Amino acid sequence: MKEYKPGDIRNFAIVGHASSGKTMLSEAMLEAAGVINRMGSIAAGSTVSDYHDNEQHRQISVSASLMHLEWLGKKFNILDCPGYADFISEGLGALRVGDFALIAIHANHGVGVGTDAVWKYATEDGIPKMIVLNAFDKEETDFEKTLAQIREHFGERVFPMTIPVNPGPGFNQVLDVPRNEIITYATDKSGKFTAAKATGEWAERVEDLHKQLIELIAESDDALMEKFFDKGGLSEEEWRAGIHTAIQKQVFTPLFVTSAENNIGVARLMDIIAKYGSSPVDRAKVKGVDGDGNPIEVSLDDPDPVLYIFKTMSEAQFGELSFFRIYAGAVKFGSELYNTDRRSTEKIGQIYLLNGKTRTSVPSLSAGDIGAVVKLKDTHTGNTLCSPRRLVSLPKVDYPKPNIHASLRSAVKGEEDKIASGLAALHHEDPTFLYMVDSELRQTIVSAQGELHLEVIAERLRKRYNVHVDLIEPRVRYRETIKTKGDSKYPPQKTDRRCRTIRRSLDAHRTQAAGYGPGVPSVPCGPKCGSRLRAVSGKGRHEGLRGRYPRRLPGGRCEGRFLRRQDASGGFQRYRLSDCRILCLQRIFHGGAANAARADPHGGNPHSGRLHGQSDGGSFQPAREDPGDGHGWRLPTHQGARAGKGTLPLLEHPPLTHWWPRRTRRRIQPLRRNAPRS
Ligand SMILES: Nc1nc2c(ncn2[C@@H]2O[C@H](COP(=O)(O)OP(=O)(O)OP(=O)(O)O)[C@@H](O)[C@H]2O)c(=O)[nH]1
Ligand SMILES: [Mg+2]
Repeated sequence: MKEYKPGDIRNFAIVGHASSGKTMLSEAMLEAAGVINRMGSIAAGSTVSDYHDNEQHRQISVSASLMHLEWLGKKFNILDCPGYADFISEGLGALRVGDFALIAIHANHGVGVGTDAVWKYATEDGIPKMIVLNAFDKEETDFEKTLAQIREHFGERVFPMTIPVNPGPGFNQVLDVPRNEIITYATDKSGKFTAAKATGEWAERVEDLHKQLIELIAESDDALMEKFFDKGGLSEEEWRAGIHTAIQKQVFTPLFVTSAENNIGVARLMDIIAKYGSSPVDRAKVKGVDGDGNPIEVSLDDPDPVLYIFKTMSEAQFGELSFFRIYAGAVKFGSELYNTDRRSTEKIGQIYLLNGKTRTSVPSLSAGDIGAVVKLKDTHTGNTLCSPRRLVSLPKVDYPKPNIHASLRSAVKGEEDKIASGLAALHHEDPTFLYMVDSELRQTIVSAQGELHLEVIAERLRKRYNVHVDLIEPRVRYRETIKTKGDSKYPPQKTDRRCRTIRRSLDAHRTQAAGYGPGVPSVPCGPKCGSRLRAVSGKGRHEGLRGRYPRRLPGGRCEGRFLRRQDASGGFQRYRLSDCRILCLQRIFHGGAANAARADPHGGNPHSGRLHGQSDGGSFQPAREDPGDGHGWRLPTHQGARAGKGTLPLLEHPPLTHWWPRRTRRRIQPLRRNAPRS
């Protein structure tokens, strides 16, 4: 394999709004360079870049693809990125390792939301941008109007390097400003072209534009500017020498017109990229931190290797494929590198150059290049691999937070483990996808960038891990709070022996979902409300409530109790009780014949269902702490147990406090056997 010096490598990401022709542009480049014999098409799902099933049947790009070719002695590493915002993580990773961004804009549609976004990301990454205005073979394109719109968005310094001569169906000629020529492309999609001097009206136009171009180039450098003023222009040699710097400094943003579908205008674009495009040498030093967290610089000519993993992908037959860019040193098959993020050593396996799914194995790659390696043990997107002699960690890409959530439902029992490992692998592959098991909702919540993203994730999970999952709407995590004070009644009722729960009615207390979900009306608690709460005696501390899901939150706030209330559909819902203050539950009860019979006059073990100091079922002890607010509540009485009186100071909106969470030994069972469990 040919070795390329860093100066001969062109790493770039093709980014832009959805369906602007990025994939076709990369296909046209591969065809022009002779990597493929015939251009594939999106409709037939035969492009090199979009080779995954989910890309072919949706006819959109879903993941970034790496391709390479040689043009004018330079190696192009092309990263074709998806345009849909749902898959933005792919574009962000590619922009991070690219030396410039090729931003595709559809000639009919102009600048889209996606165009603005990638422009912003490329600017944040500090890489130059080039614009490709694509699809001039379409009807009703208006070059001047679209150029004006682009300039409105990205500034007046967007400069057309080529102009469509015969836009519309049959488009095959462009005016080439640097060369003052009209380029005529072959209509066989080979990308071949012939050049002729511009004549007539086109000659005047190109001359004018050529002057403007030279002026822009002169602005990039003081010495050139002086020459420009001295001589009234620049020689071809001078302006050609300055064009690279001008693009690097973004004195102007070059714009090219193409029809990627027909491979028109692409070859000259590749010429400009090969001659004047950014190479790794233009960003020879990158910042990172060493093993102690001190800032350091990694230089292209450092001998110790530093690799940044910008993408990982699990492939059938191959296992995990990690895409990397080398920022220093060289990487060789069989070498050992240290993963500073995972603090583990990785042995480098087969190294590949990729063209979509076609892999070419190479023994090594040197600084500046991009490749992929298989089967790293514990290396994920965003990790840095380096020599154990010099530890380096490169800054990670700042991925956007997910903005859509769904609940993942397993359709087949027993697949939970497979689903869990699949979700973990997918998260490591795509950091913009997150998941969690919500113990409150008892649902697995998956979060992603958009609906399409969620669908693709679920599809990957099904296909790759062979599991049966559906996406459903997640439940809403409401909060209950107690809004008013009131007396409570304790209707005599049978108490489930297993629960030993005091059925305590909170129907006098109105509850309201607090702050979660819009417009949830106040719901009075039904008679069963609070049936999971019970009074216990703490050992010499407080008496408090015990429940099934106690959770103490930081800052002294305690949440985690559930009120049970019947919703409109008749089912029972339980939401955490929050924003209320429960000082202490003072009375101690047993709520049933069974408990009463087992009452322990000496009290002690709260887990037994008998409470400290309790002498018989249904009786009570006076409060240790009585807030004295006069709001007593009646004890449940049955089977001869005495009625008692306690105080349940459930106050309004309080800053809150403790309640002493203790785990019940057994899970409290639902009281109504037939009641659906939420
Ligand atoms: N007429 C015409 N159609 C084009 C051209 N380039 C792309 N298309 C069509 O536009 C559609 C989208 O093209 P893609 O190359 O997939 O666009 P993309 O930007 O890669 O799309 P995403 O990656 O999904 O964002 C396909 O149907 C292409 O055939 C072009 O130059 N002329
Ligand atoms: Mg695409």
